[in-house]
Amino acid sequence: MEKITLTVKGMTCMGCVRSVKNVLEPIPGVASVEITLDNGQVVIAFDSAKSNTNQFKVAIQDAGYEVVDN
Ligand SMILES: [Cu+2]
Repeated sequence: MEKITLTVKGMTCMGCVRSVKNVLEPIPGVASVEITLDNGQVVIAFDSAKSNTNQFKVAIQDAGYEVVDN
């Protein structure tokens, strides 16, 4: 199991947090998604044999939020 942290811009309320969670959780291999609204940190635990960081970024962007590269 791998863990990555993405910084997401544009989440302003718990509804946004839920939206981002909802697009990430169905991706194959995703075990857990933890989001901190204050700093936009999205921590994803996943099986790297089934999914990858790029998929997460695309899903977040498709939902209307921006992933900050760091
Ligand atoms: Cu919102």
